[in-house]
Amino acid sequence: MKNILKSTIAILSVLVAFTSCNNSGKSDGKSGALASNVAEKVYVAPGEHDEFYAFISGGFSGQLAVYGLPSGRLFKVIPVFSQDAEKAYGYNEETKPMLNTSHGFVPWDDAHHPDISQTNGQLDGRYVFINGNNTPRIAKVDLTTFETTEIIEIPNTAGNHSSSYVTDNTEYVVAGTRFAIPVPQRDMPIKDYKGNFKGTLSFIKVNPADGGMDIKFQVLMPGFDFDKAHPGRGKSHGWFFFTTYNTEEASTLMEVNASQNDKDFIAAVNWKKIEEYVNNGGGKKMPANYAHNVYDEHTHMATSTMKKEVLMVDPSEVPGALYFLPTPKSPHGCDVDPTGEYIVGSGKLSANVTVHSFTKMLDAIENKKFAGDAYGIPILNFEDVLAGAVEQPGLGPLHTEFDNEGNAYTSFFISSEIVKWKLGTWEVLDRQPSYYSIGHLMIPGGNSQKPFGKYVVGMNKITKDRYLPTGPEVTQSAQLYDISGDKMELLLDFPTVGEPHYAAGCPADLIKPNSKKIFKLEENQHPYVAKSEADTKVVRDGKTVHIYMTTIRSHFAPDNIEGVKVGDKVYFHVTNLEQDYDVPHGISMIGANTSELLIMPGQTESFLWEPKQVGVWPFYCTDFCSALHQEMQGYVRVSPA
Ligand code: CUK
Ligand code: CUA
Repeated sequence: MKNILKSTIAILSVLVAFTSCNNSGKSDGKSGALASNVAEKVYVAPGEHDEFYAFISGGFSGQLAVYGLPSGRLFKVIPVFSQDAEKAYGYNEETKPMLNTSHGFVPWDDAHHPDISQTNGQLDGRYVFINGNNTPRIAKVDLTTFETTEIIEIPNTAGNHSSSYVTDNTEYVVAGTRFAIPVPQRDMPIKDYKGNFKGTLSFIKVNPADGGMDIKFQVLMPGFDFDKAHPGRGKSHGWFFFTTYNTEEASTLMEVNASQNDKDFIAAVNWKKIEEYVNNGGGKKMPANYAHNVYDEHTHMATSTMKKEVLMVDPSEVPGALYFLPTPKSPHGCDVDPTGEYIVGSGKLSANVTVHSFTKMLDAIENKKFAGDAYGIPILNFEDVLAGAVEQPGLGPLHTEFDNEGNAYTSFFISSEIVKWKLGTWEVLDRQPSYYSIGHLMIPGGNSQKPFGKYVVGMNKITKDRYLPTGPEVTQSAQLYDISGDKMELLLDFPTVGEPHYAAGCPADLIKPNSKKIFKLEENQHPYVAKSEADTKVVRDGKTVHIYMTTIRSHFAPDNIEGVKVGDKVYFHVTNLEQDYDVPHGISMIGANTSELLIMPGQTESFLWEPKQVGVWPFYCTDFCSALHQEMQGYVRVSPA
């Protein structure tokens, strides 16, 4: 979002001033009259379950939060790119390697776009993929455990923004660069950007059996900024579409430099063609350093591997691999409708929403009707590929989602509203205000071939007067609208964790039956597991001490430990022997420079304690687990070195 703000604020300052005044004009904090049955529509009675899961990214919090729809209740914050002391993610020895990169341990990122895995163009509820923008990474969350189980760093890229979207059968998760950079990285003058800086699009192969990720190839692009992306669906399966801005290739995006071109491009990439080229030995291996981190459910440990090279494809050497579709005014969103025919490009500085036709694009390609080329890549004629445009729908169009009845829903940041319009006739059917300044919006399945068009969630950039004030920072917020009727109806505001950047929604029935209840103790292959109290022990190896510990209601074993010295490195390896659903135990150690552990039934977790002071120091269980929770405690005696 910040990129949008930067490049638009100056130009649209007049409009912004107009709308912010419009927004803040509501002094009573109410959204106007709501129908009296609205509460019923979001009410999920105590003990009842929601109909949908919503996975809403946390933006700069680096996390992914799980909500229920229609209630808007928060169920879990899944740590992905940021350390989380509550769950010990990034603190315990098992998950620290997940945050490893070629730049070292990077315990934060900017999480933008979650996307749920698909089979035959429909949600399958197996995984959520999500991008880290800052230190370019793609993560995978396993929806049986709701845990981050894989993170792959993306080399030759910066500001991993047009990511992370899956193809119809999750053949690929695709990531695109935001910033053009020297590829490979080197010391060079910034003013020599044009022609020298490059973008890359990364195609990450997903193993259908276990979801394992691997960068199959990267496509070397001109030095444009790539903003958003969407895979082709159905008839356009095999293609991928990316919006670009800064096709001027300016090294500074002060508006005088950046929005000279009346039209930037949507890049249409025929990935099937490139895949074929690569499978026949095409592409060049180039050196690249990037981390690939995998969490193993049986050892309960992550390992980080550094990769050394990547396969780079120059698309100008692959005929038919890449075309540019001129699209007005710095297109931001790039969305393909469920039939795969329409490619919606929202020029964020444009007064209308441009829609391209996939069929017309193929015709123009077949008839070789080109307007020219850029770095050897054919540019199509705007008029030849245009399906239509939604005229004057609002100000500052960003993103579009679809229902299952041929309607599109576009968010308008500046005029702060959602506009519903008809695919094919381009007529505006309805508009509802957002409170305030909506970025993305989400319909469960709304970027698949089979949307569940019952609700749309708007994710807002500004909250202002909608909640009780909490100092200078107001909660970030999403809004739920009922879209089952002709007119959209605002049902609910709900607070979110971090910036609610984008979301993926899924019917609960696709996920719930596969949710894991416990880890089987007999399958635990952690190298420091103790599967019974008889296996517990304290092992010294030089100045390192390993404590093999177990926990079960309501004690630790061992609970009194002696023989530790100041200056030792003491590892607590704690196995939770419970085999009942929802009985985790915790452990914390006085003075430990780490987080607590929160250990699920059948799991082993470890933390490091480096005692600095002589004494007898207590530890205790941090999760209220039984009537004798308060009795779950122990001591470590620390003697002089
Ligand atoms: S981008 Cu900011 S609202 Cu990161 Cu998905 Cu369009
Ligand atoms: Cu175990 Cu509290």
